[in-house]
Amino acid sequence: MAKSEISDPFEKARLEKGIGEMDDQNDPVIMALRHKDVRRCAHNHKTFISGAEPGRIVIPSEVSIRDIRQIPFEVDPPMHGVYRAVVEPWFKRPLEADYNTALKKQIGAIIDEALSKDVVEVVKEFALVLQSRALTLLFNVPFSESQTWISWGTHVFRSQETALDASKANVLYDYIDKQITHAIANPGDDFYSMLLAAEVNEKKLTKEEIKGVIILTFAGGRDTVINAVTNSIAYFAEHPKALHRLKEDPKLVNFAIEELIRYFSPLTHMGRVVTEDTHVCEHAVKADSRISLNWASANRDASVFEKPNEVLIDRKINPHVAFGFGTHNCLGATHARQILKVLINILIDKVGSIDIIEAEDNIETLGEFKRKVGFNSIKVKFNASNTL
Ligand code: HEM
Ligand code: EMZ
Repeated sequence: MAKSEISDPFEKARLEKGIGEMDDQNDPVIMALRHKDVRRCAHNHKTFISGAEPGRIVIPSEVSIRDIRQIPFEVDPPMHGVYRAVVEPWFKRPLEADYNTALKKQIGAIIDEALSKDVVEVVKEFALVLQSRALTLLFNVPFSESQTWISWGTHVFRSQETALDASKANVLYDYIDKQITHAIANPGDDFYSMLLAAEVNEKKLTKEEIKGVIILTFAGGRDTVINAVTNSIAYFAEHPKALHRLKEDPKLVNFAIEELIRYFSPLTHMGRVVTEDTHVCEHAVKADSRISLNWASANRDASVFEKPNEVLIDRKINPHVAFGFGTHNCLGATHARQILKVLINILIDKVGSIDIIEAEDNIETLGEFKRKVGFNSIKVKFNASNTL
């Protein structure tokens, strides 16, 4: 099997039953697997809510390590829309020219350094660094903050040893407290200061609410971006022709990004809590139990995607749900897409080929299903393009 291949463990269950079952800390989850059901359940925010006990819609559940509600992720309409309106313009800043210029400079420097090395371990030396540095642009804080964030590793709540790491979570919470205190004393043009000045229903946000937004911004865009970047490098290492094709026809880059995101589906699924006895794909689910919206499975549904297990970099009709669907669709998608666009354009420009030296997969276990989401580590050699 090619190292960049991500197979679909849900196919049989999706076709036969439409659902998959898994336990998680004695709080089982019924996973919706079909594209149609995932979209339908995501749309039905009254029966399948996000605003449950903080941490409960995440799988693995973070109830035991977190009591701060993430905003707007763990809030339902109508309040969800009120919060979302406060942060949405900020999350569109990646479309601004200055942001793009800064991103190009950052990613260009990372690629130049990678080209100068004999071996690069892509997860920690490349993707984690890239994600952390790019996040300074989203927060609009000094570049030097990225050093601290890099030291946290690839997930703010999980470590290789434990799926839920309370001490890690506390490092993040303490850091955020300090940053908010600093921004109160020194208001500026950063994300904290914007939130401190913002009003909802004519009232300032509370410190707890601001923390909820900030935690989400750190957690939501971390391993997802790292896996998307790492998997892209592995893909182009094994498919150099795809990179050449994008070089010849740059109009395809935007299609390629959507297709890679569909294929990788960096966030496998997200939970919801059921408010009344109901059915998911004819399967009974009880009030106060959990379901999940399995984006990764929906993105391989053959009734929607032709050749779902192949990367077709020029796929034109691509209603993937890798960034979610409906109310809670990903706020960080603009930032994530810009990162991939700049990365691919610089690869096209500067990199001729990439050799994989060794790789260790990162595999998630969801009950009987095992899904590769990326790599624990992957060592490569970047080779400069000879057109330099
Ligand atoms: C929501 C995936 C990057 C912040 C979501 C959802 C998905 C998703 C599937 C929907 C969750 C749900 O319905 O419960 C991804 C993927 C990413 C990515 C695949 C990278 C390739 C980011 C980044 C950030 C971010 C970079 C911020 C720095 C958020 C936020 C929400 C969200 C704030 C909640 C939106 C709301 O509740 O209205 N993401 N995400 N994500 N994501 Fe992302
Ligand atoms: C939560 C989640 C957000 C959760 C949109 O997804 O991402 C997960 O990685 C975090 O663990 O706390 O932020």
